[in-house]
Amino acid sequence: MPTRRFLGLGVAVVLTAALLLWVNRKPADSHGSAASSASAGGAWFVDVTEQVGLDFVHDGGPVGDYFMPQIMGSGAALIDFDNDGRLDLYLLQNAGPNSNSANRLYRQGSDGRFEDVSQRSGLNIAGHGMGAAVGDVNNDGWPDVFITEYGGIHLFLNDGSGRFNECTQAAGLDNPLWGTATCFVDYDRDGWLDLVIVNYLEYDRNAPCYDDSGRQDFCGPKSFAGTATRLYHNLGNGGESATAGVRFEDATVASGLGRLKGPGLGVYCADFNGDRWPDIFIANDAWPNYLWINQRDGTFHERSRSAGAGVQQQGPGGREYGSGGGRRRRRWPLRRIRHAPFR
Ligand SMILES: [Ca+2]
Ligand SMILES: [Ca+2]
Ligand SMILES: [Ca+2]
Ligand SMILES: [Ca+2]
Repeated sequence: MPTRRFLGLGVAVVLTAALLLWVNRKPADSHGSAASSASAGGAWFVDVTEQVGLDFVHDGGPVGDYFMPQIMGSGAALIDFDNDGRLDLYLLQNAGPNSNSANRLYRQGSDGRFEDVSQRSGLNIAGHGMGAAVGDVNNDGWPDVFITEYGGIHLFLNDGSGRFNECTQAAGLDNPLWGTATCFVDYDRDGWLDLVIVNYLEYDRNAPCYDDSGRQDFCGPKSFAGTATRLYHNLGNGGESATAGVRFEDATVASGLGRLKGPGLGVYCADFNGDRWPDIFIANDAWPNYLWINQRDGTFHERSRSAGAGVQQQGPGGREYGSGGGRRRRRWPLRRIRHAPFR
C-alpha cells in the first residue's frame, strides 16, 4: 500500500556547470559568519561547496569538435532519497556514455556535510546528461529518479536501501531524441505521477555550423528543426505490490502535445488557470513558448498567446528566452505574463 504520496513535483533544469547550492543545514562555523555577513549588509549567500564536502567537477567531454550537446548540459536534482529529512544532491555529467565521468549522488549527513554514495546507489551512469526529475512513480514512499540525455532516458526506482534500479524499458519508456527538461505531474489526477519529457532539436552532428567570418562554431537553436514534447501516462502497477514496478503508455499524440514542435529547453508543471488541473508550460529556445492548458479529459490546448506567455525572439514585448546556443545572443527574462484568468 502506498505510504506516502508526492505531489506533482518535478525538477528539471538544463544548466551550465555553475550551480547555486542550497543546503538546509550548514556547519556551525559557516552559519555564524553567514549570519553576521548578512546582518552587516553583506552577501546573503556563502559558497560552502568545498566546506561541505562537494568535490564534483562537471565534465563536458572532449573539446574541439563543436558537438552541440556539450554546451547545453547538465542538470541537477535535490532529492531526499533516504527519507531522513535532509536533502541530498544528484549531479549529472555530460562527457558521453563511454566516459569515466559518471553522475554522482551525494548524501547529506546530520552535520550538513555530503558523502559521495554514487557507487552503491546505482545512479553512477555516464552519458550526455541533460535534465533530472524526482518523484515517487510507484507510490511506495521512496522518491525515484528520471534522467534525460542527448539520445536517451533512464528511469530508476528507489528500493529504499540506498540503491536505485533502472526500469526504463520494463516501464515502457523510450525517447531516442535529445531530451532536455523533464518533470513529473499527475495530469489526470488518478494518483499516479505521469511524465513530461521536453525535447530540443533534430540535431545532426555531421552538419557543421559556421560563424559570420566562416569559422566553424557551435550550432544555434535555429540551425535545426525543433521536436515535440513527449507525455507518458503512468498506468500504475495494476494493483500488484509496489515492487512490481510501473508501466507507462505514450500519450503524446492522444493528449495533443505532439501537434506542436519546438526547441524545448525548460518545463514547469502547475495549475496556471486555477481550475485545479495541472497544466504544462514549455520554454522554447529562440521560439515562442507553449502553455498547454489541461482540458480535464486527457487532452491539452495550447494557450500561450492568449495568456501572454508566448514570448518570442524579437516579438512584441518579448525577447529571446533560453540558455546555451554558442552564439552571442542577448538573454532576457520571461515577461508579459498576465494574471487575468483564461481557459
Ligand atoms: Ca536525505
Ligand atoms: Ca518510489
Ligand atoms: Ca496520473
Ligand atoms: Ca489548470
